[in-house]
Amino acid sequence: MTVRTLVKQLAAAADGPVRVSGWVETVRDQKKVQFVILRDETGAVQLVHPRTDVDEPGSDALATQISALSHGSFLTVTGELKHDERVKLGGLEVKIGEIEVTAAALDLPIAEDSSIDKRLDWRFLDLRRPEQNLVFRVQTTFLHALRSWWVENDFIEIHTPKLMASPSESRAELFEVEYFETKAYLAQSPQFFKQMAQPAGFGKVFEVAPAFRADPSFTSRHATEFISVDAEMSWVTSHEDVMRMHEQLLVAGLTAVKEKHGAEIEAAFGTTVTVPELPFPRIPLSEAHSILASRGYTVPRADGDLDPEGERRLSEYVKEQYGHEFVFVTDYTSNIRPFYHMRHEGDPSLTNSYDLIFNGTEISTGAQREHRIDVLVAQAKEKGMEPAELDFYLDFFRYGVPPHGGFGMGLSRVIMLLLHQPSIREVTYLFRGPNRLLP
Ligand code: AMO
Repeated sequence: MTVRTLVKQLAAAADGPVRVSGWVETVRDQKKVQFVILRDETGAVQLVHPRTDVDEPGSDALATQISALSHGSFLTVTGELKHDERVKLGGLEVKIGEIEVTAAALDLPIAEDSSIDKRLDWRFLDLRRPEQNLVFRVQTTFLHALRSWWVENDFIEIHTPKLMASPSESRAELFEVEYFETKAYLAQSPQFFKQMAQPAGFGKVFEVAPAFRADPSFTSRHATEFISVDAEMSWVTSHEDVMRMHEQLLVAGLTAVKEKHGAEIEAAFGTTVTVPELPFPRIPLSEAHSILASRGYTVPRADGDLDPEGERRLSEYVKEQYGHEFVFVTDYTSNIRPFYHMRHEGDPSLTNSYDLIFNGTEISTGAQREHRIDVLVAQAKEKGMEPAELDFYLDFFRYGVPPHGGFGMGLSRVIMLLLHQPSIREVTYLFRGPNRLLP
């Protein structure tokens, strides 16, 4: 078997024969010399061929072959490696001996300046860009660190079904699918089943999996399918316990990203990864409204929920006051929270819940759950829900459930805000939206 040399490995290789493969990024066809930039998933290298057909055009077969190379073709090149500090690209160069065109490419249908929609049509080509490759390496590192933190802290990984007999959140944003003789719904979140792990005696659980929302909006932060990062744990006494777990987890994730990719991220996106200080600032929703009002902004939503502009302005305030990119907005009013959120003892208009805002945008919702069956049923009825439809869920609370709480967090939103990208489309492997089911 011939093992190809990765571009990254060339830096450590000795001068001499090498065999390297990758995509043609550019061909510079000069009078006396030709340059090819070859890229693989680990980097780019300059290949060089001094032409021998200067006096007799067409007499140098290799030069003719290089001139005909199309952008994006996949080549295997054998040649001589030479380290040379004068070469801008990594201080090394490969003098071409022979080129095998492993897979020729047609003219590429997209360029750097193509619209996001066009790039998404050709996502596999768009993903070849080094910055895109970095996005998914960052995501891998981030998730790996989260998983390690959970495992070290005795969480159990679960996989809950995505086909459900009832809605998992509200009836809004629900995908209905035919299911043999009946109807099924795509899970909007693992909410009910991660809670089920509590009476099941699992203690602490996590899941990283797709969630589906039939949300017709075209904003930069919404997808119809997204990866939801969820955790749920027993024995919490308030949402404060959940926030404490959540912030430690994020510190673990961002520390790993900074250590492994901080310099690359800075070079590719011009942005610095900051490992947040503990604890993250906490601001009750009512106080958030006052802060915004004192800075000349009245949240326009009649229900009192923060709108995107309110989130952005609150984040700006937190950055000024605390130098922090994160803020927990806590104690949401019950009218804008689901029936399963626990309400304040003595003030049922407020919930033991929070939203986490990162660099101006909500990335997560968390809460302590209502575990008292009678209160839970009353809250479900109050929200216009039919307890009979929820019976399988209500059963979890009839056989000794520990007090518990957890959160759900959109993975793409975290990565988008971390890398200061304009849309989750840029950081989702294959985006799904109201008018996008392909590729
Ligand atoms: P919520 O509905 O707020 O809470 O969702 C949690 C987080 O999931 C992400 N998210 C989305 N990301 C992309 N596109 C969407 N359409 C979309 N919808 C939501 C956001 C959001 O903050 N069960 C609760 C969580 C819990 O209490 O544990 C829930 O799903 O980042």
